[in-house]
Amino acid sequence: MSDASKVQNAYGAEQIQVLEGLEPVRKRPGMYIGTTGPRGLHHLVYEVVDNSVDEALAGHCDRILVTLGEDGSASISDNGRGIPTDVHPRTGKSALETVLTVLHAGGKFGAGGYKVSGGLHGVGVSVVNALSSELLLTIKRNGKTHEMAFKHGDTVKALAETGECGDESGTMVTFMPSKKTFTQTEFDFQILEHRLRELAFLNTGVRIVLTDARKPDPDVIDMQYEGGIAAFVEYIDRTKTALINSPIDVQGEKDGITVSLCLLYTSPSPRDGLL
Ligand code: 0RA
Repeated sequence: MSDASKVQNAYGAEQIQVLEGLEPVRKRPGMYIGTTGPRGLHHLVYEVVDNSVDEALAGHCDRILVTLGEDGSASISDNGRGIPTDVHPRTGKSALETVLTVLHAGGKFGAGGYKVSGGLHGVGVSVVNALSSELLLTIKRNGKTHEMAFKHGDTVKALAETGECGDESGTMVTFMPSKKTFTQTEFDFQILEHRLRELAFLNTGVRIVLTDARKPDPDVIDMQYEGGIAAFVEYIDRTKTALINSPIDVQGEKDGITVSLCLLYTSPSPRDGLL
């Protein structure tokens, strides 16, 4: 056999693997989260938070807690409806398991597009699951607490009822970013604070609390804004001198797409390099 045909044979059918479930995510994480550096690491938190924000946009949740644990985990909990735990007709699995283990299963199974975008392209919580050495889910729904646990995206504890929760409802996702994937697994409080504050401004009225429980005396930042993007613009420009009394606020809608625009004239600050 010539060397050339050896090379060709090396690409035969038996070498082509069918990638199933979350395997492609573990194999090529960059394709799903951009990078395996700090940006990708923080993206995991945003991915989970975005699901809670969607629940808030649907009008079912007004509080999202993000807590960095001493053990290196990140925990995101909301007081939404809780991911449904009953069996999904198309897959024969619980919606919860589908959301966590099927790529692009998303949250709401074919519901219409969301009207407000936080600017991230949601790849889904299943991607977070695939890239976490451990992930624990706690759901409060219909009076019961349910739990399920995963390692690197594989179920290690099947969905089970673990107690009563009265009339409380919500979803909590606690995950440990995998050291097999990420070049660095330590979360940066300031990076998270910056993005979560944007989300708090963009989602009027939703309370977002970021806690750094890695410290003996935890830092807690409690964010809730009523003023929408006008308040956001005022916040961004807080160190500058406004040249008009209040931001110019423009709202419009066409073909089901809503645009909110906000503009504030300010005197330049030394940082802009114009003085
Ligand atoms: C699927 C369906 C419903 C809610 C959710 C998913 C949901 C997902 C996440 C992820 C984080 N927090 C969440 N909260 C809810 C609708 C449930 C219903 O109709 O009761």
